[in-house]
Amino acid sequence: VKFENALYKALDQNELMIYYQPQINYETNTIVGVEALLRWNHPTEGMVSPDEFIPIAEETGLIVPIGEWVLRNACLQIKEWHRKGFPLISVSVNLSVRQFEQDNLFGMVKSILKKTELAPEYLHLEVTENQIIKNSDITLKTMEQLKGLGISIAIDDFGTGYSSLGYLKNFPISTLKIDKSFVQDIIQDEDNAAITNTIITLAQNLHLNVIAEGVETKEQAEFLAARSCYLMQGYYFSRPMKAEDIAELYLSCG
Ligand code: G
Ligand code: G
Ligand code: MN
Ligand code: NA
Repeated sequence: VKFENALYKALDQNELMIYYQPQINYETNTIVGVEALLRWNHPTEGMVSPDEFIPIAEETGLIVPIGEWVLRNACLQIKEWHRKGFPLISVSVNLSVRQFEQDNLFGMVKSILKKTELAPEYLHLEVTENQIIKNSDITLKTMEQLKGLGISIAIDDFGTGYSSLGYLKNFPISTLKIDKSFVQDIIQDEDNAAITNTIITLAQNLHLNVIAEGVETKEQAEFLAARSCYLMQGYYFSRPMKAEDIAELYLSCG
C-alpha cells in the first residue's frame, strides 16, 4: 500500500520521467526513432526501474493514468522536435495489457494525437505476444482502430511469449522486435543465431519490419546487417537518455 501511494504521488508530483533510446538505421547511419522508456525519479530511492513499479502499476490500475501520461508526453516531445526542424523521427511507446482493458484506449490515443498535433505515422505502439493472447477479441478490435488512424504496432520481445504464430495473420502488426536475449548471444551461441535468423526471415517473408533490440557490439550489428536487418537499438549505439541529451547528441547536429 505504501509503495502504491508513493507511485500515485509520483504521477502527481512530476517524479516520473521519460528516457528515450535511439533506434538506428545501420545502413544509412541515421536515427529513425526513439523508444520512450519510463523512469521514476524517487525522492529518496533515486532512479527506480520500471521493472520494479510497472507490475504494481498494473495490479493497481495506476498503469492507466501513467500510460496516458507517458503517451501524451512522448507525443509532445516528438512533436516539439519536429517543430524545431529536427529529423522526422518516430516514437515507440510501450503499452501494457491493462491499457487494452481500459474503457476507451482508442479514444484516448486519438485525442492525444489531436491535441499534440503529432502525425499518427510517427507513433508506434509496442505490445507483447502475451498481451495479444490475453484479451484477443478486444485487443484485435482496438488495434484495428489504431491502425486505421495510421499508427503502427510492433510486437515487443518477439519470440519470448507463449503464443502461436497464427496471430501474425490476423492482427495488424507492422514490426517484430527481436528480443535482446536472442541478440545478445548471436555471435557465441549458434541457437540464438539460428533463432535470430529465423525471426528476420519470418519478418521478411510476411513483409513486416524487423528491429533488433539489445545490440551491444559491432559484431552483433554486422551480423544483423549481413542479413538485411538494419533497424537496431541497443547500448552499442546509445543507452536510454534524457530528451535534452538526445536532442544534443543525435538530432540537432544531423
Ligand atoms: O527501460 P528498461 O529496460 O529498464 O524497461 C524495463 C521494462 O519496463 C521493459 O519491459 C519495458 O518495456 C517496460 N517499460 C518501460 N517504459 C514503459 C512504459 O511506459 N509503459 C509500460 N507498460 N512498460 C514500460
Ligand atoms: O521490454 P522492452 O523491450 O520494452 O524494454 C527494453 C529494455 O531494454 C529497457 O529496459 C532498456 O533499458 C533495455 N535495453 C536497451 N538496450 C539494451 C542493451 O543494449 N542491452 C541491455 N542489456 N538492455 C538494453
Ligand atoms: Mn519495448
Ligand atoms: Na523488448
